[in-house]
Amino acid sequence: MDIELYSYWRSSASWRVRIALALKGLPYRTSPVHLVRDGGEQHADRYRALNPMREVPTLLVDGVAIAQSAAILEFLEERFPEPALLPGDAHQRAHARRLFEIVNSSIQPLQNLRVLQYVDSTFQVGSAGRADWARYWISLGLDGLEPVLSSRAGRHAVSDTVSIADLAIVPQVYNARRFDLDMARWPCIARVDAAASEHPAFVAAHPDRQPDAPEALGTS
Ligand SMILES: N[C@@H](CCC(=O)N[C@@H](CS)C(=O)NCC(=O)O)C(=O)O
Repeated sequence: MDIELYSYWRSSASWRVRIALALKGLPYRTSPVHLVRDGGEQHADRYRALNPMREVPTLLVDGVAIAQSAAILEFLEERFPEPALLPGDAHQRAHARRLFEIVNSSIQPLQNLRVLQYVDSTFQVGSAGRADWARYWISLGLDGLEPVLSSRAGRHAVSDTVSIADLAIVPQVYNARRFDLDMARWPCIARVDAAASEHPAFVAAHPDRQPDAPEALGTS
């Protein structure tokens, strides 16, 4: 099976998929899509043909494109069930999906690059205004996530086993810190992030380890 991941080193949705690929031990090639350079390579015709939403990630499996990180993770789970990213119990599975969706649907879209660019260009708020916007929505989301997470967290987001919830939370915490939020306000999220971040699959998937990371390119 040939697997190619269209990814950007700092994209949180791409990072979720990279973690899953690493956890399941699946070799893949990275095709970097620079989201900023030249107005954003995600808008180029070639990439739009692959993913009309003009977002990363897109996973090509034997040449067939799958997009949306949730759909990609479900595909990987079905084709490569071990290790499982979803708990065996239906209630726990629903809980893992709930945590994932809080990040995927209620936090990340509001701080996505295109939203920040639109807010800035429409309301001329500048980089400080963009950061304020991101901090506001991330904080609101993490305020909601914290009690839901702490109700059932173990070492990881759902009990003691890594699940899709951890795949969403770790990149989101990275983004919170990028916008200078102090994670002390969300102790359970911070603890779960720290635990998962030690896992070799999370380490391998970290933005700084990606071939298109500025350090890797020698351009930082
Ligand atoms: N729901 C999508 C979100 C994808 C997404 O928002 N990707 C961001 C990077 S994390 C992106 O490509 N942004 C490009 C832009 O805003 O122009 C998923 O889970 O795959």
